[in-house]
Amino acid sequence: MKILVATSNSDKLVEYKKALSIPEIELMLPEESIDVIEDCNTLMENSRLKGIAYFNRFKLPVLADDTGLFVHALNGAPGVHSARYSTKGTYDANVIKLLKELEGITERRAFFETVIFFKSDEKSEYFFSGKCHGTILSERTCSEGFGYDPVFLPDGYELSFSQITLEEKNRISHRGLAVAKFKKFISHHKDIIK
Ligand code: ITT
Repeated sequence: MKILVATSNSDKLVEYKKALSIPEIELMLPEESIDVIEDCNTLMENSRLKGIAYFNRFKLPVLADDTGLFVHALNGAPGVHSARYSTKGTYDANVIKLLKELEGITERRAFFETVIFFKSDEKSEYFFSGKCHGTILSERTCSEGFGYDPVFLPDGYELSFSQITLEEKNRISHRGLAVAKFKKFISHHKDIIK
């Protein structure tokens, strides 16, 4: 079965390709990305918004994910607004803003959450979620990396998400855990991917 990954974020696609490598599924990137305004208040609603937009345009089974980083000391910010947290909205500017907001704050607990929306035909709609808890470091562990990965230390680790392998990240991460639920669901519903 061909599944369209409804995203314009190439880092996400890399993670999906690694985490969802099963013979029955061929992951595809859309020929063109759609500019979906993610203006809902929940990850669930935003993932559905993206998924429906791509499904309606390409008429293919879609998998869309919405992810947020929720920082306790910032009352859950950047949360659903993680992509456009800073004015510029680049990975770099977002991380700079986050570190600035947390300057002098010792309570740095946070979690990532991903909600995957999957739609295989006109009627079906499924959701799968995953969370990963950790803390926000006071400085970057490396200059580059996916989103907030350079400053996120997952619980039980001494290395940030940027410093561990993709396999390891997928094993413990918000997205990896949501994908694991999706894979389990698919394995029990083989008729969907026939
Ligand atoms: P699409 O909507 O096109 O999928 P996006 O980058 O806008 O791409 P999200 O709204 O789901 O994706 O994610 C919001 C931001 O959260 C994203 O731009 C990254 O900065 C960050 N992010 C998402 N997943 C992450 C991860 O696994 N590790 C670190 N940061 C992540």
